[in-house]
Amino acid sequence: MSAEPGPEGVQPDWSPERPLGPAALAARAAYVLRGNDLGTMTTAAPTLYPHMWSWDAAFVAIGLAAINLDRATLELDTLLAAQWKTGMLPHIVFSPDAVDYFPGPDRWGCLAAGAPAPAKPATSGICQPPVHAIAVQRIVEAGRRGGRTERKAAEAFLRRSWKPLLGWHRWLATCRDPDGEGLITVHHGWESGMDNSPRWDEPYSRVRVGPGLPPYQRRDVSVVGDATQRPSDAEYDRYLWLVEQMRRVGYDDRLVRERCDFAVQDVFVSAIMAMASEVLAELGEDACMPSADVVDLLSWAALFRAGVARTVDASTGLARDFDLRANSWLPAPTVAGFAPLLCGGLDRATERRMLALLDSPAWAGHPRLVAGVPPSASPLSPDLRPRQYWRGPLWPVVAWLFAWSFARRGWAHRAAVLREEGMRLVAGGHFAEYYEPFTGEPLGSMRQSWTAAAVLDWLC
Ligand code: 9WN
Repeated sequence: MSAEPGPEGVQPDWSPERPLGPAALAARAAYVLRGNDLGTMTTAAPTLYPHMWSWDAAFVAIGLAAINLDRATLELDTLLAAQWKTGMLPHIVFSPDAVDYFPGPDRWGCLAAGAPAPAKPATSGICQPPVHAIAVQRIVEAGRRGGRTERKAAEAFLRRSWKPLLGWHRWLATCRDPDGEGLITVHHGWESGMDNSPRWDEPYSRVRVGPGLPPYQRRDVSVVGDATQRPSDAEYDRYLWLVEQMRRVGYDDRLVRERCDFAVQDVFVSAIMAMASEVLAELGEDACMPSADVVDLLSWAALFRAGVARTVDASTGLARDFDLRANSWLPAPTVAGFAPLLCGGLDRATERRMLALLDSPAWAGHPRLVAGVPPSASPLSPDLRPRQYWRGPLWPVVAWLFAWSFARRGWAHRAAVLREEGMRLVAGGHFAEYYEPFTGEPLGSMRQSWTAAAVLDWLC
């Protein structure tokens, strides 16, 4: 499918630009977030993703915390207000005012299917990685740096968001890891946040699109203007088929677990669960929240850290996902293989080996990369697709996540290098969704909120 470059499509005459200075870059980043602000939610990108996405909202709040604490808390309040009765935070919160997106509220059909979703706002029926506690921590830290009023506002926010956040983590720990294996199961590539990553090729190859898939028209390719940057139509059929399967069982957690064609223990989401649970426990302890809650969070942090560590493949040195439907490991080498570096838990020798691998020419140390950040797939992989989404491009927000967790783990130098390299990607002021790894060409959406937010956090 070919289409005219949309408003967010990359310009055909793109060439590397002169880097902007930090003040100009921060001002532009703030301007992007302001432009994407719908009032109580920020679109993930103005045209390609014109609603609120769950993990994007957390990163947006991280960026906003640096410049406007009230707006940062409002962003998360909006997301938390869309929480399902089960505790799940939905991956999309639809704005009634936004322009079209597919699949929109009707296609998800959550309420009509009897899902335990709120009456309002409309949401999707799946979740995304639980990075939200990191945003809460950033808000609390920003509050402490501010005056008395800001500190009180941040503390009040922590108190009112405590129960919903705890409910969210509890839902993940119970519904998505019912046997306590320390690994979160995802039932859709979208739940991983890395939609078309090579991680999911095998499990998707086993998804057979049924005859009852209602017809649909994609919108993403016409917005981006270059279909090769996006997943294929065949991939989209499978994405939509999984939505259909879940809709048909009313998004019931148990039935989804039993019947959905896609069930994979996701090592990256599990690592995020481990570190976010620990962050939340620390915040709760500081704020004298119920000790039973803190104990639960600490136990999840330990459980998932251990679960992630157990997935490491001694032959490749990388962590792996596990396909519950095929009962097999998924060895595709992607950035998710470095998940244990986010949450810790490896023995010293394995961790050193993994860090060396990350620095090697097979990954962030590849001599032709425009920036030394973890690429979504290995630059040496024969399947590398340097312009396609999660199959090779560099993602500033992923660099931010690694930099943040490395700083937390006490690796200050590594964190500083990642920040510097991540900034190299965005220096032209495009705030693209992702970047071509060898040329630095900005790809996907050009006004991606979480990219602007990461830059604001780095600069302010
Ligand atoms: C589907 C919003 C989201 C991100 C995901 C990214 C992409 C959506 C899409 O955009 O996914 O959820 O339509 O491609 O893969 O990580 O949250 O930025």
